[in-house]
Amino acid sequence: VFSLVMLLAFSLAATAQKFATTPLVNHIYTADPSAHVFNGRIYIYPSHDIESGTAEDDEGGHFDMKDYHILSMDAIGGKVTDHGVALDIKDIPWAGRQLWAPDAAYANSKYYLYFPVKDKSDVFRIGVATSDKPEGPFVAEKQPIAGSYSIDPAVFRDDDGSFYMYFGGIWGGQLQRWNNNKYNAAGPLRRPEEQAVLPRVAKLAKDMKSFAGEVKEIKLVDENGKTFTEKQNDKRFFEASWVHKYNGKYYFSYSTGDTHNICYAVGDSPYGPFTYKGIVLNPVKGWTNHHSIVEFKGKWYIFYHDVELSGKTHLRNIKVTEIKHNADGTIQPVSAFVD
Ligand code: FUB
Repeated sequence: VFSLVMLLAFSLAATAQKFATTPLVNHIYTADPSAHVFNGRIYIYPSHDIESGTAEDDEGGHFDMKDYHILSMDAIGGKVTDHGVALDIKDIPWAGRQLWAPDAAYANSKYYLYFPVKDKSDVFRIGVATSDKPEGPFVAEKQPIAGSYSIDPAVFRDDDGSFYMYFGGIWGGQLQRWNNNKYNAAGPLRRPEEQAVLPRVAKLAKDMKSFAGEVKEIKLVDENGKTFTEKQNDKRFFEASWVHKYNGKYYFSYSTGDTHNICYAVGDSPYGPFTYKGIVLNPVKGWTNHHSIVEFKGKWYIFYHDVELSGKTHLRNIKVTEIKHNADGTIQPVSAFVD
């Protein structure tokens, strides 16, 4: 009997926990939720998906978003407040099109909203806007962050008060066009046997509006210290960087894009290297998978999206569920499902 119980316990621990959750809001479409706790309240900085009429293409042209709404709630499962338009693309002087996944940070008694958008020559850059309140409205700087490129900024505050921005995304996110921080519009997708494109990190300067140093590649490696090749597309980086710290270790999580996993890798420094550990969130309904991980009142949560409300890949809805770290620091994977 004892071994049967042990077998059952083991197989439960090894299998991803399945759960059903409901969209956090259903009056607008939302995606790419970056969650933070400010002043004891949960603030979510999501993309605001719309039906813009732009045709679907391989570069994600159908993700043609034009503003951001910030959401907040005082408890998981509590009422969600939509604070209205926090930043509109028409108020970003350098912006061309496609406001993609944002993030936010608090420093210098101000709130900073970081956002990727294509500039007027159709190259993704990362911008910053400021506000006195976490929910905005935010005022954008006149230029993108110098030296920034590609998409999906995620800003992590370390315990010593330093901030780091993680970013990048391949395919429509254009990261494959950047080598040694130089742009090549014809930069090809890597061949299957080549080393996969690596995510990027830059330390933020004290002004929170510029990089303090060079943009660096982040080494994402397997248990033997080897970087992944492009054909290892169930593990290699695609987009949606996020970093959280747990028991002194840095957890870098990300989406594998075309294989739709949210994976994580662990390291001892905010610059990596990060060693691959496994999947946090299995594929959801819809093509994209993008998340954030945050601690609130002693529990850890993953915010993510799927397409339960619309059934369309560019009209997503955000959700949240709890995740658990094991005693050895690994994370119990979760599997969302929609009936
Ligand atoms: O929302 C547009 C893009 O879709 C994001 O930047 C990616 O991470 C993917 O979720």
